[in-house]
Amino acid sequence: MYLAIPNQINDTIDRYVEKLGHPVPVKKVVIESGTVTFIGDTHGALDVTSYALAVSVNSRMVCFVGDLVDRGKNQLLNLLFPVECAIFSTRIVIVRGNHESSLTNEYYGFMDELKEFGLLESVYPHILRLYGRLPYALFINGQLIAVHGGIPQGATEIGSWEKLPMDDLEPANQDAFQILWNDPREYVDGFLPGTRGEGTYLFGPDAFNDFARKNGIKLMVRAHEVKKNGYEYMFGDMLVSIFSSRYHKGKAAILDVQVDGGLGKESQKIGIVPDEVEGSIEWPLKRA
Ligand SMILES: [Mn+2]
Repeated sequence: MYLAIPNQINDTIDRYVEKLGHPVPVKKVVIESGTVTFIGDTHGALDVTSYALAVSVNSRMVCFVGDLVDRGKNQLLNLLFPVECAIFSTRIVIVRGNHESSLTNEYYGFMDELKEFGLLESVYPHILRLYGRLPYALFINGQLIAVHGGIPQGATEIGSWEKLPMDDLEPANQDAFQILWNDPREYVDGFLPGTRGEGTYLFGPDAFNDFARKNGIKLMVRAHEVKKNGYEYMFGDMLVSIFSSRYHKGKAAILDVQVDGGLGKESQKIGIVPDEVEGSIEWPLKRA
């Protein structure tokens, strides 16, 4: 069984770690034209990941905005599939989420899944190394930024994000931690302590607008929160949340952004993952 060959899994993970090379906290790219597809939390929904990759073959870039593991049915494969794609194609980018951390994997299922497959001791250390190499943000054309959670209270300039330590496994750095964990709220003035535990914050429209203006940002794409329709626009449509897992009873959505189209709502398209996709890929497969 493929999953029972830890060395092959580790080779795959290590190859991507190697490809990430000198890891950068903010992955900056320039894309003159075309579509960038964003996929929010998938949490082991390999069917959604497969669908999203299949429908975005013509996108110039496909960005997974974190949280590929924990909770769902196919967590390891749901991580390995995009990783394998990213090894062979620079089109695929994986941004770190708060579940790309041992802090959550212990409690939300990923360590249990690896234990079940007898892979915890052999494979997990390699996965942890990968987590530490994933960027905290994808920054396109200096205008469009994708992060898992949101903006941190202590670092309001992208320049300071670029100095965030990499290979920070938990992460212990509080600004990095907040980029992965924070949530936007229309009613918040500045920042308020969040409900997700110590060190997490809610950020309001004024804090966001200040950040956007200072850094020339026209659109922030983030994930991290369940949305009934799979997405939600906030802050005068300058921030959009995208959520791509159905394990939380909402719809799974993906987002296409036409990068040469001004980045307003008119250059964006939400796609809803069809319900039929659910359960189309199960592991282990049962033979007929
Ligand atoms: Mn999350």
